[in-house]
Amino acid sequence: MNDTQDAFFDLAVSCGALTFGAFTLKSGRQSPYFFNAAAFASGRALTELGRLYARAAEAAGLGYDVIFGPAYKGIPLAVALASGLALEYGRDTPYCFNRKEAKDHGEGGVTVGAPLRGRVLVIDDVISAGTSIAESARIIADAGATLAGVVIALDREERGNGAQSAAAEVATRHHVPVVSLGRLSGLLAYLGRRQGLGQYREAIADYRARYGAST
Ligand code: OMP
Repeated sequence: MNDTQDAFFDLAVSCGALTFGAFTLKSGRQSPYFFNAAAFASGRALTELGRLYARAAEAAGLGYDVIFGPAYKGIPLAVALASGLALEYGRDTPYCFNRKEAKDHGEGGVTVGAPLRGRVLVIDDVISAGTSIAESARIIADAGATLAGVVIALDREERGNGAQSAAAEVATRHHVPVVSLGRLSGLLAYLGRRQGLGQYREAIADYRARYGAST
């Protein structure tokens, strides 16, 4: 797991997906770091990310029939995971994603790709407060399918509605595993080990003291 986590952080830093500074989050919180999954914007970066997602999903032993990537950022992630599973494990897994606006002509519908049915693995970029995952869970329930698990790149390990992390709340609410490539506690340790990155630790540790989950 630590190998995967360090490989993920190395890739994210080298692609500019993990950046340090001052950022306002969806929740309104002011964060000293930000994870932007859209920065894995080349064939090599996305292929490598897909392999890491595939290894994490495999290591967790998740059982699912189809991968769902919520629009927009989840779309290339779903493709990358499906490719990663084929490249790493020779497994051919269907994937789909939603449209932001339902289409009423042509093939119609709110999702594109494989049918959204059976046990669904949601792939997403990051969980902060957990609102994005709730939206995916709604789309899956509306389709009559079952949420089987969630795989994300970064778990920011921030408090949800209670003292638990938002990711733990998602797991409890939906009775599904939530698997991540990297998490905030791992990021703090990683920053201390990498030349030139230790300077960002203090601000991130302060942020964790303020907004981090206690469990
Ligand atoms: P929650 O919906 O609060 O869990 O936040 C997840 C979403 O916040 C992501 O899908 C992004 O839209 C955005 N986000 C990031 O992309 N990277 C971050 O590091 C933090 C956030 C965020 O706004 O919390």
